Amino acid sequence: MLFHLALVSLASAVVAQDLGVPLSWREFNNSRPLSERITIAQNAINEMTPQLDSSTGEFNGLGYWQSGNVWSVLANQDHSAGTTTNKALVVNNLNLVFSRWAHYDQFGWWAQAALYGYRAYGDTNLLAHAVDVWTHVTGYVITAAQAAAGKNPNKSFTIESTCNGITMAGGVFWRPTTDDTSVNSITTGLYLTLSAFLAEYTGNATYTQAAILSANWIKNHNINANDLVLDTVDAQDCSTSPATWLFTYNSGKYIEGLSVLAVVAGDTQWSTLMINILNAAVKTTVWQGSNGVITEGASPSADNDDVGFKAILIRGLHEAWTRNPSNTALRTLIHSYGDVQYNALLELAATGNTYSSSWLGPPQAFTSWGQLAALDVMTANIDTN
Ligand SMILES: *[C@@H]1O[C@H](CO)[C@@H](O)[C@H](O)[C@H]1NC(C)=O
Ligand SMILES: *[C@@H]1O[C@H](CO)[C@@H](O)[C@H](O)[C@H]1NC(C)=O
Ligand SMILES: CC(=O)N[C@H]1CO[C@H](CO)[C@@H](O)[C@@H]1O
Repeated sequence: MLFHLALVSLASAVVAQDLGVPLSWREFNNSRPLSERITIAQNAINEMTPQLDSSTGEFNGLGYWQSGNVWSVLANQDHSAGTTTNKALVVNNLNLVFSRWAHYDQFGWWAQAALYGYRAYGDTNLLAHAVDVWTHVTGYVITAAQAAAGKNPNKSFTIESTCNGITMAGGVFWRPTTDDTSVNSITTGLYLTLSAFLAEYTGNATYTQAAILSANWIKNHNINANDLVLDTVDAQDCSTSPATWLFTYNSGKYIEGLSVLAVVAGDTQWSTLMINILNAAVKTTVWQGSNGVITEGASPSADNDDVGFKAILIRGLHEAWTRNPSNTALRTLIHSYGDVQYNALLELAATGNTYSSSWLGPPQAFTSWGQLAALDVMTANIDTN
């Protein structure tokens, strides 16, 4: 018995994560009260909404997927603040966009916005949009049978049954084009997250199974030795994106999806994996210095995809915070990292209520992409501060 206990404690000592906050981080606390944090976040949103093109539901100066993320943060703002300030804008514009484009879009960003809208407002039309996109994207998921057969009905080439000896089942093709061979973490992570949320909202086990399959694909194929999520695997020949292709949003979206999956599947393996990746993501030197401030996607003069990535990490951390109320060390780490970004934006990158995409500054005049990148920090801090 004693021997057994000793073995158990040795094993847990080996796998236990040190979730300590690095003391080199810049200003990892913030004393602003809740009401002020809600106001700061809504004020930031109010600088963004004049950029809306009301004929398209998208925003001037942003890519279409970044525009979807503006709607996500507006819904999450109301959800966290307990308000309905943004409700009409969110519901009307998501309905507009889904009426303009059938099952908009194949990568899942707009469906994710619709699910946050459903969470905030209980609007069942938004849930239906998300289910529609989920059904469409499911045609691009490699099922176990398709992996075994080497064939996906929407793809024109033979797919590898396994890569490195492990089934390709659960991977999601990035682009719908019939000859595009890339399966990537963001598309798979989005599908995992959509599936996990749909499982939670509908209680339908089909979504839980889909979430587990895609969570396993990333776990088996696309995590590096430092617990960071990699980008792409080619389903035709198992070649991969360069090891240096490390972006906040790949880890961030996986953190979010696993946080929800752990709850809906009732399986702690997913929270254990999530915590490992989260701890790595907030401490890696790939996208932040020893002061902890994210440097990825700092682009004062022009928008690019990278600018929108870091918001996805912050949102994933917020979901992890929400889903793990009794893990004090994890919550302290998320709170501290969130405050590092919050204080940097407020002190180094702000012009009034607008923010530079360079979170270390200097401040500059409003840009749509700088504002987009900051919105999730402001809204997440309503809770995590
Ligand atoms: C952090 O906490 C210290 C000590 O309470 C306080 O003096 C400081 O103002 C806080 N920092 C911020 C940014 O609120
Ligand atoms: C569960 O969801 C799947 C996928 O959308 C659907 O085909 C199935 O009809 C649903 N089952 C029930 C009982 O609603
Ligand atoms: C967009 C598209 O063509 N999707 C198809 C993918 O394959 C499934 C299964 O054959 C079809 O039902 C979808 O229509």
